[in-house]
Amino acid sequence: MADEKVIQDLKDKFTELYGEGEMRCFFAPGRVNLIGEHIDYNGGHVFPCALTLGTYGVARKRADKKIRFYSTNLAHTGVIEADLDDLVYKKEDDWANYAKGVVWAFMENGFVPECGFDFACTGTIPNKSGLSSSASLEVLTGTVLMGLFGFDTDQVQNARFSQLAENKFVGMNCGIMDQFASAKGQEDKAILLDCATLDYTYTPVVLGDAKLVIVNTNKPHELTNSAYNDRRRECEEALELLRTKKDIQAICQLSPEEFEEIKDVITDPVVQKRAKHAVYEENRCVTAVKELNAGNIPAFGKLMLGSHESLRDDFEVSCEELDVLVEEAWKCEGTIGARMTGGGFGGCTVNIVKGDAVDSFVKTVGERYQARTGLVADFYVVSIGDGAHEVCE
Ligand code: GAF
Repeated sequence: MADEKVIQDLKDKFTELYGEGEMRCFFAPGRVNLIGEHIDYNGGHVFPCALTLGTYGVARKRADKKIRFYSTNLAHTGVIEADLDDLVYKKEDDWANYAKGVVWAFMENGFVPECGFDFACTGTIPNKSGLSSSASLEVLTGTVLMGLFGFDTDQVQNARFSQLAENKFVGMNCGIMDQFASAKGQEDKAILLDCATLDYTYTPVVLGDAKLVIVNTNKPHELTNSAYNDRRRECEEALELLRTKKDIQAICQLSPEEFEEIKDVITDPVVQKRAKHAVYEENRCVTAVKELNAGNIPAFGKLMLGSHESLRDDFEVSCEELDVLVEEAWKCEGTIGARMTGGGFGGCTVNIVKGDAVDSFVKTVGERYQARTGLVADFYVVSIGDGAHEVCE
């Protein structure tokens, strides 16, 4: 259900900034990944879903080649201006580089807007939570472009262009999971996405009386920091070595058994651990989806724990705050699943909690987390929503 007040406020702001006239409104969601972490760029399967939280954008074509960007969440940056004929990364353009990058990526692929446009957006995703506010801004921008200019393309391409923008324009070497989930999500379903082929299927997330609870560490973090790009490099190094033993295109093509047989070709123990995570996480993700389809939620939850441990010990992208949240979650009666989600180094955990235990989960985990880390966590009982779309009147 569209958040009517948020949209009305945004439209009012748009009019205040750019004047009266026709305007169109679009939405692109954030995402939470249920399992299959750090394997989108290793040719694996991921299992994210779109949230009902996300970014709304209002836009209108202009008569010239200017693009004007404004965000109510980052109002201190004011209106940021760009020109269709000169789309380059500028540090001072801050968050607007993500949106500019998508316009650039569409143009690189032959989708050239005939004129500029005015754009204002507002996000309901908690800032820096690791729930993909930047991917939602990218996918939103692509959706605006498709809506305003009627480009003959689709949301899968939008996800690709959005990833391209982030990789080549912003300089963050992310995989495609976040953009794909934002572009192609479906209400009450998670997407099993094969990142090697972009084949995908939807799986209803039927949790019985249990709820999906996201917990924000509120630890300040930057995904663009070098650690993410380092992990990608280590995985590339591992793949190169594994390929001397087996004809594969991606690490996730190896079964755990095949990996165990040839793993010693990777002599650096750190690099070997990275590859081990990818191989076993792929296996966990595919198994978890089967369990969910069979209605075996506790088995799904157990695999979430395995995922967390592997991200903590082998991939080393967790942090004390995430570990504390997961540890305390598992101590609560009523917890069926708990793990870190997303890129890591901060951000959120995703939990499956029995409906009648949610209140005590929030209280107990919140108190213990604060006592152990000094930080206050935020809790969101979330719903799974649709992917990017125009918001009709
Ligand atoms: C971040 C990236 F953007 C995704 O592509 C993915 O790699 C994720 O981290 C880890 O699974 O969100």
